[in-house]
Amino acid sequence: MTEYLSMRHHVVRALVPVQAETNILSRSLVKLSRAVVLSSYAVLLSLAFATVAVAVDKPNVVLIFADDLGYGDLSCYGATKLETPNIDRLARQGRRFTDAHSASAVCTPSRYALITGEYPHRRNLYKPVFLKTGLVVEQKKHTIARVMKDAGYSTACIGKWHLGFGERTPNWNGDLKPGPLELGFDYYYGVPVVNSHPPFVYVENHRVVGLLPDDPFVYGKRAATQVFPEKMKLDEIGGAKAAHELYRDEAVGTRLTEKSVEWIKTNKDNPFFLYLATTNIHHPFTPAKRFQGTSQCGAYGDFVHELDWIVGRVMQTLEEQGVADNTLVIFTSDNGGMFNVGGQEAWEDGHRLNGDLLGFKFSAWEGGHRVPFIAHWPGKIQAGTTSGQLVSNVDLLATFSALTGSGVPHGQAQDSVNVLPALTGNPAEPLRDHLVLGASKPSHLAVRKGKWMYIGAQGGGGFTAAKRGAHAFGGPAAVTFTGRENSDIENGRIKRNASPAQLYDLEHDLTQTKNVYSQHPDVVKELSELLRSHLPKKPQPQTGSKRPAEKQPSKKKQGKRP
Ligand SMILES: [Ca+2]
Repeated sequence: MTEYLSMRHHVVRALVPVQAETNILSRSLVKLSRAVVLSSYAVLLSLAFATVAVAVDKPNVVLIFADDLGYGDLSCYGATKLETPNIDRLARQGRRFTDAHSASAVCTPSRYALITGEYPHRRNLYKPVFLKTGLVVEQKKHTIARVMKDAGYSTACIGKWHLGFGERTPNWNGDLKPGPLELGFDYYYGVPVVNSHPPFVYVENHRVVGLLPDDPFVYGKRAATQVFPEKMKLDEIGGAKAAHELYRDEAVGTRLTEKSVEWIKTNKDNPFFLYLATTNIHHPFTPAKRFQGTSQCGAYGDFVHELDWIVGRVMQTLEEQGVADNTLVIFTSDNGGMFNVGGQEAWEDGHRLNGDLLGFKFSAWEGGHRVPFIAHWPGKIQAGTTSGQLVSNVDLLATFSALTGSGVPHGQAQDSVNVLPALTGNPAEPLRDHLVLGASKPSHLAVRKGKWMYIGAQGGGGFTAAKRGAHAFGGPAAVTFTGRENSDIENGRIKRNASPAQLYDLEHDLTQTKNVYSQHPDVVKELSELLRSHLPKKPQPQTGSKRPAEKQPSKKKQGKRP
């Protein structure tokens, strides 16, 4: 409650100049008509006050959710082979968090946590979803969009969705619902699954953009789309030639930005909530031509440069529309950087995707889920500050609820903690007791409490391809390849005598060089029991894809319409 009160304090302070304006208004009113009776004057005054008070009371919220952006991928987090001046400015004018985490190291479960304020393991969600998966968020859930709708906001989701469409499976030729609109967003435009998997089209609200009745989608037909090595399952669904032609990979960043700018301009007079989920910097790396060759770490860095431009355009728009001062902007990522081919090339150019952290996307090691997190709100968030508070994207629902005064029904968003005090103030105590973190395997569910990080199995639990050049290079082999030290790993393998699980002291060993599992049995007992207490009592059916996420396509019979 204290944090909410301190928030109110800010609101009251913000009202001071408004009251001055109100006084001017009151004088004008008296001049205009001295015959106005006192009671009418009081009504007018209170109406004027109330109108302005509402505007100040409800800051706009823009949440920019980057894809696969690692802890070391921005210059304000230490990158030297690329430059991110626009995102750096956000940090310079706002607050940069150093201990922020995506609730999962995997795209879909991370987004599930963001949208529902609930850990994805509660729904047994560990993998990304693809072409044929229905909406993984139950429609009865209270969502981050509903929090804002209930507070009177206009809401939009623009960008990568990646949470499925439809009751059981999407009807690509028909209405794609339920989807974002059934979860509280007024508007949706974007890439329905992910830029590496079909369908390679845009969706607007319930329909595929450019879909023609005589040119439907057909399962098992090769998609007429641009070919990049990281674009997979091109044979899974084709047809819809006109819709596919509208989707040019190098134009996606620009298109999503234009749509965001347009939507902000249209909605600037209401309180608004924009959830902008970029495809940058998920593979394939397809920056617009003007960004190609601009970084010192190849296409990977160029794609980060485009992301920085996107952030700059959004900020410029907020300023031009006169709403920047009344907008909370949060910039973060859905998981850590991936050591895919482009990531490996960037690494060889001297770029460190996840800074000094161990591991990559999909992994329970810090590189999988410790992500950049910047909060910007002029006059409310102290400029140029950093915070070491443990926060997560699962917390944004409760945080926005506190920000707007919008309630959350009992039993909903149970894992979301209001971290607004860490944005606008400097709480001395941790806001979170602990944080559960997911990797791509259930065995590697992990828990962070204070300085301790406990991972329930050996290794990172993410990608494990063993060779340089493999798309899914990762795990112990990548640790050795990158010259990193970890006491459980020798010559690219887990040692035979390694402990069955892992415990790290992140205060003294942020880079996770030493597994201290056997030295602290009491801590292991406490944290493993804590983790167990979070698991569902009954086994849950696995949600989403059961296939390995990044396998190459298998041939299917042609000709079946979805
Ligand atoms: Ca991702």
